[in-house]
Amino acid sequence: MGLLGMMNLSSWSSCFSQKQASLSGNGRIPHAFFCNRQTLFISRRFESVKADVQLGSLRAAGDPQVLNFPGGIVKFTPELKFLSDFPEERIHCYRVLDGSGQPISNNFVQIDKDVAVKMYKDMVTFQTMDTIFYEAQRQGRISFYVTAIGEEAINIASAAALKMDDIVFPQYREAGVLLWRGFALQEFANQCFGNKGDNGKGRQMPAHYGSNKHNYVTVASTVATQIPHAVGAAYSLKMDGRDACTITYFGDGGTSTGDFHAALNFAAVMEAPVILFCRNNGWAISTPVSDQFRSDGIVVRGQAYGVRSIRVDGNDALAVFSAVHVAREMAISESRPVLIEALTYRAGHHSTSDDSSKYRPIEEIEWWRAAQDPVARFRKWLEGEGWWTAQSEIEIRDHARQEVLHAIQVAEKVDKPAIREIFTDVYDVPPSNLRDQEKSLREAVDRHPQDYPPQFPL
Ligand SMILES: Cc1ncc(C[n+]2csc(CCOP(=O)(O)OP(=O)(O)O)c2C)c(N)n1
Ligand SMILES: [Mg+2]
Repeated sequence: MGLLGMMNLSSWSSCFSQKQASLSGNGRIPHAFFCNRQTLFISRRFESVKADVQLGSLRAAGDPQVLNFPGGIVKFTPELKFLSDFPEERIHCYRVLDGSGQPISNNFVQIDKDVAVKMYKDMVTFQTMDTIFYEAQRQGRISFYVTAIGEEAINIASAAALKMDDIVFPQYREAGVLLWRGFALQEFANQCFGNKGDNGKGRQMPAHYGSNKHNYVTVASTVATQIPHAVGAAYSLKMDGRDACTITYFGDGGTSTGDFHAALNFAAVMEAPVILFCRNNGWAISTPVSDQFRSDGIVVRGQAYGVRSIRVDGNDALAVFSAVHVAREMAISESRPVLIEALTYRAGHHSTSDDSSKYRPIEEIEWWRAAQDPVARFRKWLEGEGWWTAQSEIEIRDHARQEVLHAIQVAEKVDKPAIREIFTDVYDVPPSNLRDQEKSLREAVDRHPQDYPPQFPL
Protein backbone atom coordinates (compact mmCIF):
# COMPACT_ATOMS: atom_id res chain seq x y z
CA MET A 1 0.00 0.00 0.00
CA GLY A 2 1.27 3.44 -0.86
CA LEU A 3 2.06 5.87 1.89
CA LEU A 4 0.66 8.86 0.02
CA GLY A 5 -0.52 11.40 2.53
CA MET A 6 1.39 9.95 5.47
CA MET A 7 3.70 12.49 7.01
CA ASN A 8 7.30 11.68 7.82
CA LEU A 9 7.94 12.72 11.38
CA SER A 10 11.54 13.69 10.60
CA SER A 11 10.41 16.54 8.38
CA TRP A 12 8.23 17.74 11.20
CA SER A 13 10.57 17.12 14.08
CA SER A 14 13.15 19.35 12.43
CA CYS A 15 10.65 22.20 12.78
CA PHE A 16 10.44 21.50 16.51
CA SER A 17 13.92 20.42 17.43
CA GLN A 18 14.80 23.96 18.54
CA LYS A 19 11.49 24.34 20.31
CA GLN A 20 11.93 22.38 23.51
CA ALA A 21 8.61 21.52 25.05
CA SER A 22 8.49 23.19 28.42
CA LEU A 23 6.18 23.14 31.42
CA SER A 24 5.06 26.67 30.70
CA GLY A 25 3.70 25.45 27.38
CA ASN A 26 1.92 22.58 29.03
CA GLY A 27 1.10 24.32 32.27
CA ARG A 28 -1.86 23.76 34.48
CA ILE A 29 -3.21 27.27 34.11
CA PRO A 30 -5.30 27.80 30.98
CA HIS A 31 -4.10 30.55 28.69
CA ALA A 32 -6.32 33.58 28.99
CA PHE A 33 -5.29 34.67 25.54
CA PHE A 34 -6.51 33.02 22.39
CA CYS A 35 -4.82 33.75 19.10
CA ASN A 36 -7.32 35.64 17.00
CA ARG A 37 -5.95 34.25 13.77
CA GLN A 38 -8.37 34.31 10.93
CA THR A 39 -9.87 30.95 10.17
CA LEU A 40 -8.22 29.34 7.20
CA PHE A 41 -10.31 27.22 4.89
CA ILE A 42 -7.74 25.20 3.07
CA SER A 43 -9.09 23.36 0.08
CA ARG A 44 -7.78 19.85 -0.31
CA ARG A 45 -10.49 18.77 -2.69
CA PHE A 46 -9.46 17.38 -6.02
CA GLU A 47 -9.30 19.94 -8.80
CA SER A 48 -12.09 18.59 -10.94
CA VAL A 49 -14.80 19.19 -8.35
CA LYS A 50 -14.68 22.82 -9.34
CA ALA A 51 -17.53 23.11 -11.80
CA ASP A 52 -15.82 25.60 -14.12
CA VAL A 53 -12.74 23.39 -14.50
CA GLN A 54 -14.90 20.38 -15.15
CA LEU A 55 -17.09 22.12 -17.66
CA GLY A 56 -14.01 23.57 -19.37
CA SER A 57 -12.41 20.18 -19.79
CA LEU A 58 -15.71 18.66 -20.92
CA ARG A 59 -15.98 21.32 -23.58
CA ALA A 60 -12.42 20.57 -24.67
CA ALA A 61 -13.31 16.86 -24.74
CA GLY A 62 -10.56 16.39 -22.12
CA ASP A 63 -7.80 13.79 -21.96
CA PRO A 64 -9.02 10.39 -23.27
CA GLN A 65 -6.71 8.63 -20.78
CA VAL A 66 -8.62 9.92 -17.78
CA LEU A 67 -12.13 10.03 -16.39
CA ASN A 68 -13.02 13.46 -15.15
CA PHE A 69 -15.87 12.74 -12.81
CA PRO A 70 -17.27 14.89 -9.94
CA GLY A 71 -15.07 13.16 -7.35
CA GLY A 72 -11.84 13.97 -9.24
CA ILE A 73 -9.74 12.92 -12.21
CA VAL A 74 -9.01 9.18 -12.39
CA LYS A 75 -6.67 7.44 -14.83
CA PHE A 76 -7.95 4.54 -16.95
CA THR A 77 -6.15 1.20 -16.95
CA PRO A 78 -6.55 -1.86 -19.21
CA GLU A 79 -5.73 -4.16 -16.25
CA LEU A 80 -8.58 -6.12 -14.66
CA LYS A 81 -7.07 -5.97 -11.22
CA PHE A 82 -8.67 -5.79 -7.80
CA LEU A 83 -7.04 -3.94 -4.96
CA SER A 84 -5.49 -6.30 -2.47
CA ASP A 85 -7.38 -6.77 0.78
CA PHE A 86 -4.18 -6.60 2.77
CA PRO A 87 -0.88 -4.75 2.22
CA GLU A 88 2.24 -6.76 1.43
CA GLU A 89 3.82 -5.22 4.47
CA ARG A 90 1.97 -3.93 7.50
CA ILE A 91 2.23 -0.25 8.39
CA HIS A 92 5.28 0.25 10.57
CA CYS A 93 5.03 1.35 14.17
CA TYR A 94 6.89 4.55 15.15
CA ARG A 95 9.08 3.99 18.16
CA VAL A 96 11.75 6.04 19.94
CA LEU A 97 12.72 3.89 22.95
CA ASP A 98 13.51 0.22 22.70
CA GLY A 99 12.41 -2.24 25.37
CA SER A 100 15.31 -1.26 27.62
CA GLY A 101 14.61 2.47 27.41
CA GLN A 102 17.41 3.24 24.93
CA PRO A 103 16.60 5.70 22.12
CA ILE A 104 16.87 3.98 18.74
CA SER A 105 17.13 7.35 16.93
CA ASN A 106 17.09 11.09 17.48
CA ASN A 107 13.89 11.42 15.55
CA PHE A 108 11.68 12.68 18.35
CA VAL A 109 10.52 15.94 19.91
CA GLN A 110 12.91 16.94 22.68
CA ILE A 111 11.51 17.23 26.20
CA ASP A 112 12.79 19.48 29.01
CA LYS A 113 13.90 17.78 32.21
CA ASP A 114 11.08 19.29 34.31
CA VAL A 115 8.41 18.07 31.86
CA ALA A 116 9.99 14.61 31.63
CA VAL A 117 10.20 14.27 35.41
CA LYS A 118 6.60 15.42 35.85
CA MET A 119 5.56 12.89 33.20
CA TYR A 120 7.22 10.09 35.11
CA LYS A 121 5.83 11.19 38.47
CA ASP A 122 2.33 11.38 37.02
CA MET A 123 2.71 7.93 35.45
CA VAL A 124 3.65 6.49 38.86
CA THR A 125 0.85 8.38 40.62
CA PHE A 126 -1.64 7.17 38.03
CA GLN A 127 -0.45 3.56 38.39
CA THR A 128 -0.69 3.85 42.18
CA MET A 129 -4.16 5.40 42.05
CA ASP A 130 -5.37 2.60 39.76
CA THR A 131 -3.95 -0.12 41.99
CA ILE A 132 -5.43 1.29 45.22
CA PHE A 133 -8.84 2.28 43.76
CA TYR A 134 -9.09 -1.20 42.24
CA GLU A 135 -8.46 -2.71 45.67
CA ALA A 136 -11.02 -0.32 47.21
CA GLN A 137 -13.62 -1.73 44.83
CA ARG A 138 -12.65 -5.27 45.77
CA GLN A 139 -13.15 -4.32 49.43
CA GLY A 140 -16.66 -3.09 48.61
CA ARG A 141 -15.86 0.56 49.34
CA ILE A 142 -16.73 1.73 45.81
CA SER A 143 -19.09 0.05 43.37
CA PHE A 144 -17.01 -0.05 40.19
CA TYR A 145 -13.61 0.86 38.79
CA VAL A 146 -11.69 0.71 35.54
CA THR A 147 -7.88 0.73 35.44
CA ALA A 148 -5.51 1.83 32.68
CA ILE A 149 -2.67 -0.50 33.69
CA GLY A 150 -0.33 -0.81 30.69
CA GLU A 151 -1.64 2.39 29.11
CA GLU A 152 0.08 4.93 31.38
CA ALA A 153 2.34 6.26 28.60
CA ILE A 154 -0.61 6.79 26.29
CA ASN A 155 -2.38 8.78 28.99
CA ILE A 156 0.40 10.92 30.38
CA ALA A 157 2.59 11.44 27.31
CA SER A 158 -0.31 12.43 25.07
CA ALA A 159 -1.60 14.84 27.74
CA ALA A 160 1.86 16.38 28.08
CA ALA A 161 1.96 17.15 24.36
CA LEU A 162 -1.30 19.08 24.46
CA LYS A 163 -2.17 22.57 25.72
CA MET A 164 -4.82 23.31 28.32
CA ASP A 165 -7.06 25.01 25.74
CA ASP A 166 -7.31 21.75 23.79
CA ILE A 167 -10.55 20.02 24.69
CA VAL A 168 -10.49 16.35 25.69
CA PHE A 169 -13.31 13.95 24.76
CA PRO A 170 -12.31 10.77 26.60
CA GLN A 171 -13.53 7.19 26.57
CA TYR A 172 -13.10 5.84 30.14
CA ARG A 173 -9.47 4.70 30.24
CA GLU A 174 -7.85 8.13 30.14
CA ALA A 175 -8.02 9.40 33.72
CA GLY A 176 -4.27 10.07 33.43
CA VAL A 177 -4.97 12.92 31.00
CA LEU A 178 -7.06 14.59 33.70
CA LEU A 179 -4.40 13.89 36.32
CA TRP A 180 -1.80 15.61 34.13
CA ARG A 181 -4.10 18.62 33.82
CA GLY A 182 -4.20 19.10 37.59
CA PHE A 183 -7.36 17.27 38.70
CA ALA A 184 -6.53 16.43 42.34
CA LEU A 185 -6.42 12.93 43.79
CA GLN A 186 -9.11 14.13 46.21
CA GLU A 187 -11.33 15.00 43.23
CA PHE A 188 -10.80 11.53 41.72
CA ALA A 189 -11.68 9.94 45.06
CA ASN A 190 -14.74 12.17 45.53
CA GLN A 191 -16.04 11.11 42.12
CA CYS A 192 -15.50 7.41 42.77
CA PHE A 193 -17.23 7.64 46.16
CA GLY A 194 -20.05 9.73 44.64
CA ASN A 195 -19.93 12.22 47.52
CA LYS A 196 -20.83 15.91 47.73
CA GLY A 197 -17.41 16.91 46.42
CA ASP A 198 -18.04 15.16 43.08
CA ASN A 199 -18.56 17.51 40.13
CA GLY A 200 -21.28 15.15 38.93
CA LYS A 201 -23.01 15.05 42.34
CA GLY A 202 -22.80 11.27 42.44
CA ARG A 203 -24.95 10.80 39.38
CA GLN A 204 -22.37 8.95 37.30
CA MET A 205 -20.72 5.58 37.74
CA PRO A 206 -17.30 5.69 39.43
CA ALA A 207 -14.39 6.54 37.09
CA HIS A 208 -16.69 8.65 34.89
CA TYR A 209 -14.88 11.91 35.54
CA GLY A 210 -15.48 15.30 33.99
CA SER A 211 -14.19 18.79 34.67
CA ASN A 212 -15.07 22.05 32.94
CA LYS A 213 -12.06 23.68 34.53
CA HIS A 214 -9.74 21.16 32.90
CA ASN A 215 -11.46 21.12 29.49
CA TYR A 216 -12.25 17.46 30.02
CA VAL A 217 -15.71 16.43 28.85
CA THR A 218 -17.47 13.98 31.16
CA VAL A 219 -16.94 10.32 30.34
CA ALA A 220 -19.95 8.52 28.89
CA SER A 221 -20.00 4.72 28.94
CA THR A 222 -21.73 4.50 25.61
CA VAL A 223 -18.83 3.42 23.46
CA ALA A 224 -17.65 5.91 20.80
CA THR A 225 -20.31 8.58 21.23
CA GLN A 226 -17.52 10.99 22.17
CA ILE A 227 -15.91 10.75 18.70
CA PRO A 228 -18.53 12.71 16.73
CA HIS A 229 -18.77 15.17 19.63
CA ALA A 230 -15.04 15.85 19.39
CA VAL A 231 -15.25 16.39 15.65
CA GLY A 232 -18.14 18.83 16.00
CA ALA A 233 -16.36 20.73 18.75
CA ALA A 234 -13.18 20.88 16.66
CA TYR A 235 -15.13 22.33 13.78
CA SER A 236 -16.47 25.00 16.11
CA LEU A 237 -12.96 25.84 17.36
CA LYS A 238 -11.94 26.30 13.75
CA MET A 239 -14.93 28.53 12.99
CA ASP A 240 -13.98 30.69 15.99
CA GLY A 241 -10.35 30.90 14.81
CA ARG A 242 -9.10 29.48 18.12
CA ASP A 243 -5.53 28.34 18.56
CA ALA A 244 -6.64 24.96 19.89
CA CYS A 245 -7.77 21.53 18.80
CA THR A 246 -9.84 18.75 20.30
CA ILE A 247 -8.59 15.27 21.04
CA THR A 248 -10.75 12.22 21.41
CA TYR A 249 -9.59 8.90 22.80
CA PHE A 250 -11.23 5.61 21.96
CA GLY A 251 -10.38 1.94 21.98
CA ASP A 252 -10.16 -0.57 19.15
CA GLY A 253 -13.71 -1.53 20.12
CA GLY A 254 -14.79 2.05 19.55
CA THR A 255 -13.71 1.77 15.93
CA SER A 256 -16.18 -1.09 15.46
CA THR A 257 -19.06 1.37 15.80
CA GLY A 258 -20.79 3.44 13.18
CA ASP A 259 -20.02 6.60 15.16
CA PHE A 260 -16.29 6.17 14.51
CA HIS A 261 -16.72 5.95 10.74
CA ALA A 262 -19.22 8.79 10.55
CA ALA A 263 -16.97 10.99 12.68
CA LEU A 264 -13.82 10.20 10.69
CA ASN A 265 -15.49 11.03 7.41
CA PHE A 266 -17.08 14.17 8.80
CA ALA A 267 -13.73 15.32 10.22
CA ALA A 268 -12.04 14.77 6.85
CA VAL A 269 -14.65 16.57 4.79
CA MET A 270 -15.07 19.47 7.21
CA GLU A 271 -11.30 19.69 7.81
CA ALA A 272 -11.79 19.77 11.57
CA PRO A 273 -8.73 20.24 13.84
CA VAL A 274 -9.20 17.05 15.85
CA ILE A 275 -6.77 14.38 16.97
CA LEU A 276 -8.46 10.99 16.80
CA PHE A 277 -6.43 8.89 19.23
CA CYS A 278 -7.11 5.18 19.09
CA ARG A 279 -5.78 3.04 21.93
CA ASN A 280 -5.56 -0.28 20.16
CA ASN A 281 -5.09 -2.47 23.23
CA GLY A 282 -6.00 -5.76 21.58
CA TRP A 283 -9.33 -6.33 23.31
CA ALA A 284 -12.85 -4.94 23.56
CA ILE A 285 -13.85 -6.65 26.81
CA SER A 286 -13.58 -10.33 25.71
CA THR A 287 -13.59 -9.68 21.96
CA PRO A 288 -10.08 -9.77 20.45
CA VAL A 289 -9.22 -7.44 17.58
CA SER A 290 -9.10 -10.44 15.23
CA ASP A 291 -12.86 -10.78 15.71
CA GLN A 292 -13.44 -7.08 15.15
CA PHE A 293 -11.74 -6.24 11.85
CA ARG A 294 -9.60 -7.70 9.07
CA SER A 295 -7.78 -4.48 8.08
CA ASP A 296 -4.21 -3.72 9.10
CA GLY A 297 -5.46 -2.26 12.36
CA ILE A 298 -6.92 1.21 12.59
CA VAL A 299 -4.20 3.33 11.02
CA VAL A 300 -5.13 2.36 7.45
CA ARG A 301 -8.65 3.67 7.89
CA GLY A 302 -7.22 7.17 7.99
CA GLN A 303 -6.02 7.03 4.41
CA ALA A 304 -9.29 5.45 3.31
CA TYR A 305 -11.13 8.51 4.59
CA GLY A 306 -8.52 11.08 3.53
CA VAL A 307 -7.13 11.63 7.03
CA ARG A 308 -3.40 11.80 7.78
CA SER A 309 -2.46 9.00 10.15
CA ILE A 310 0.37 7.38 12.06
CA ARG A 311 0.89 4.18 14.04
CA VAL A 312 2.94 4.50 17.24
CA ASP A 313 4.20 2.28 20.02
CA GLY A 314 1.74 3.10 22.78
CA ASN A 315 4.11 1.83 25.49
CA ASP A 316 6.82 4.28 24.47
CA ALA A 317 6.21 7.64 26.15
CA LEU A 318 8.60 9.53 23.86
CA ALA A 319 6.95 8.15 20.71
CA VAL A 320 3.47 9.04 21.98
CA PHE A 321 4.60 12.51 23.07
CA SER A 322 6.25 13.23 19.69
CA ALA A 323 3.32 11.95 17.62
CA VAL A 324 0.75 13.98 19.54
CA HIS A 325 2.94 17.10 19.57
CA VAL A 326 3.32 16.99 15.78
CA ALA A 327 -0.31 15.97 15.22
CA ARG A 328 -1.45 18.98 17.26
CA GLU A 329 0.65 21.37 15.18
CA MET A 330 -0.71 19.88 11.96
CA ALA A 331 -4.31 19.85 13.18
CA ILE A 332 -4.27 23.52 14.14
CA SER A 333 -1.93 25.11 11.60
CA GLU A 334 -3.32 23.16 8.64
CA SER A 335 -6.84 22.77 9.97
CA ARG A 336 -7.07 19.04 9.48
CA PRO A 337 -7.88 15.88 11.44
CA VAL A 338 -5.09 13.46 12.35
CA LEU A 339 -5.56 9.82 13.29
CA ILE A 340 -3.14 8.16 15.71
CA GLU A 341 -3.21 4.43 16.34
CA ALA A 342 -1.25 3.56 19.48
CA LEU A 343 -0.47 -0.14 19.79
CA THR A 344 -0.63 -1.31 23.37
CA TYR A 345 -2.21 -3.98 25.56
CA ARG A 346 -4.96 -3.80 28.15
CA ALA A 347 -2.88 -5.32 30.93
CA GLY A 348 -5.72 -5.28 33.47
CA HIS A 349 -9.21 -6.70 33.40
CA HIS A 350 -11.67 -4.70 31.32
CA SER A 351 -13.20 -3.35 34.54
CA THR A 352 -14.06 -4.65 37.99
CA SER A 353 -17.02 -6.42 36.35
CA ASP A 354 -14.68 -8.61 34.30
CA ASP A 355 -12.29 -11.54 34.77
CA SER A 356 -10.02 -11.57 31.73
CA SER A 357 -8.32 -14.84 32.74
CA LYS A 358 -11.50 -16.51 31.44
CA TYR A 359 -10.78 -15.59 27.83
CA ARG A 360 -7.03 -14.95 27.43
CA PRO A 361 -3.88 -16.72 28.57
CA ILE A 362 -2.37 -15.53 31.85
CA GLU A 363 1.10 -15.78 30.23
CA GLU A 364 0.07 -13.20 27.64
CA ILE A 365 -0.96 -10.77 30.37
CA GLU A 366 2.19 -11.42 32.35
CA TRP A 367 4.45 -10.92 29.35
CA TRP A 368 2.97 -7.51 28.65
CA ARG A 369 3.10 -6.51 32.30
CA ALA A 370 6.71 -7.56 32.75
CA ALA A 371 8.39 -6.98 29.40
CA GLN A 372 6.40 -4.09 28.00
CA ASP A 373 5.64 -1.94 31.05
CA PRO A 374 5.63 1.65 29.72
CA VAL A 375 6.41 3.13 33.15
CA ALA A 376 9.56 1.05 33.64
CA ARG A 377 10.69 1.81 30.08
CA PHE A 378 10.38 5.55 30.54
CA ARG A 379 12.12 5.36 33.91
CA LYS A 380 15.13 3.67 32.28
CA TRP A 381 15.36 6.52 29.80
CA LEU A 382 15.14 9.11 32.60
CA GLU A 383 17.90 7.32 34.50
CA GLY A 384 20.02 7.28 31.37
CA GLU A 385 19.62 11.05 31.13
CA GLY A 386 20.72 11.37 34.76
CA TRP A 387 17.32 12.77 35.76
CA TRP A 388 16.14 9.99 38.06
CA THR A 389 17.66 7.96 40.91
CA ALA A 390 16.75 4.97 43.05
CA GLN A 391 16.10 7.39 45.92
CA SER A 392 13.65 9.50 43.83
CA GLU A 393 11.87 6.26 42.97
CA ILE A 394 11.36 5.32 46.63
CA GLU A 395 10.16 8.84 47.42
CA ILE A 396 7.58 9.17 44.61
CA ARG A 397 6.15 5.68 45.20
CA ASP A 398 5.79 6.34 48.93
CA HIS A 399 4.37 9.83 48.38
CA ALA A 400 1.83 8.66 45.78
CA ARG A 401 0.63 5.84 48.02
CA GLN A 402 0.17 8.12 51.02
CA GLU A 403 -1.70 10.71 48.95
CA VAL A 404 -4.08 8.20 47.38
CA LEU A 405 -4.84 6.50 50.71
CA HIS A 406 -5.45 9.89 52.32
CA ALA A 407 -7.81 10.92 49.49
CA ILE A 408 -9.84 7.73 49.94
CA GLN A 409 -10.06 8.15 53.71
CA VAL A 410 -11.31 11.72 53.32
CA ALA A 411 -13.75 10.89 50.48
CA GLU A 412 -15.33 8.09 52.46
CA LYS A 413 -16.32 10.47 55.26
CA VAL A 414 -17.86 13.19 53.09
CA ASP A 415 -21.69 13.17 52.90
CA LYS A 416 -23.49 11.92 49.84
CA PRO A 417 -25.38 14.49 47.77
CA ALA A 418 -29.06 14.85 48.64
CA ILE A 419 -31.56 12.65 46.79
CA ARG A 420 -33.16 15.78 45.30
CA GLU A 421 -29.92 16.37 43.32
CA ILE A 422 -30.70 13.37 41.12
CA PHE A 423 -33.46 15.40 39.50
CA THR A 424 -31.69 18.76 39.07
CA ASP A 425 -29.45 20.44 36.51
CA VAL A 426 -31.10 19.20 33.32
CA TYR A 427 -34.46 20.98 33.15
CA ASP A 428 -35.41 24.43 34.49
CA VAL A 429 -38.84 22.98 35.24
CA PRO A 430 -38.75 19.21 35.77
CA PRO A 431 -41.17 17.39 33.43
CA SER A 432 -43.96 15.25 34.86
CA ASN A 433 -42.16 11.93 34.31
CA LEU A 434 -39.22 13.10 36.44
CA ARG A 435 -41.55 14.40 39.14
CA ASP A 436 -43.27 10.99 39.18
CA GLN A 437 -39.91 9.23 39.49
CA GLU A 438 -38.86 11.45 42.38
CA LYS A 439 -42.16 10.76 44.14
CA SER A 440 -41.79 7.01 43.76
CA LEU A 441 -38.16 7.15 44.96
CA ARG A 442 -39.19 9.04 48.08
CA GLU A 443 -41.93 6.48 48.74
CA ALA A 444 -39.30 3.72 48.45
CA VAL A 445 -37.10 5.52 51.00
CA ASP A 446 -40.08 5.72 53.38
CA ARG A 447 -40.89 2.04 52.87
CA HIS A 448 -37.28 0.87 53.50
CA PRO A 449 -35.93 3.07 56.30
CA GLN A 450 -33.34 0.40 57.17
CA ASP A 451 -31.57 1.10 53.85
CA TYR A 452 -31.58 4.87 54.34
CA PRO A 453 -30.11 5.95 57.67
CA PRO A 454 -31.70 9.03 59.29
CA GLN A 455 -28.74 11.24 58.39
CA PHE A 456 -29.11 10.30 54.71
CA PRO A 457 -29.65 13.64 52.95
CA LEU A 458 -32.98 13.83 51.17
C1 LIG B 1 -22.64 1.54 22.44
C2 LIG B 1 -22.12 0.54 23.43
N1 LIG B 1 -22.01 -0.75 23.08
C3 LIG B 1 -21.51 -1.65 23.96
C4 LIG B 1 -21.11 -1.26 25.21
C5 LIG B 1 -20.53 -2.27 26.19
N2 LIG B 1 -19.07 -2.02 26.25
C6 LIG B 1 -18.53 -1.27 27.22
S1 LIG B 1 -16.87 -1.13 27.03
C7 LIG B 1 -16.88 -2.11 25.66
C8 LIG B 1 -15.61 -2.47 24.96
C9 LIG B 1 -14.87 -1.30 24.42
O1 LIG B 1 -13.61 -1.71 24.01
P1 LIG B 1 -12.55 -0.68 23.48
O2 LIG B 1 -13.22 0.42 22.75
O3 LIG B 1 -11.50 -1.44 22.76
O4 LIG B 1 -11.95 -0.02 24.81
P2 LIG B 1 -11.08 -0.72 25.96
O5 LIG B 1 -12.08 -1.13 27.00
O6 LIG B 1 -10.35 -1.84 25.38
O7 LIG B 1 -10.19 0.36 26.48
C10 LIG B 1 -18.16 -2.53 25.35
C11 LIG B 1 -18.50 -3.39 24.22
C12 LIG B 1 -21.25 0.11 25.54
N3 LIG B 1 -20.86 0.58 26.73
N4 LIG B 1 -21.75 0.99 24.63
MG1 LIG C 1 -9.69 -2.22 23.42
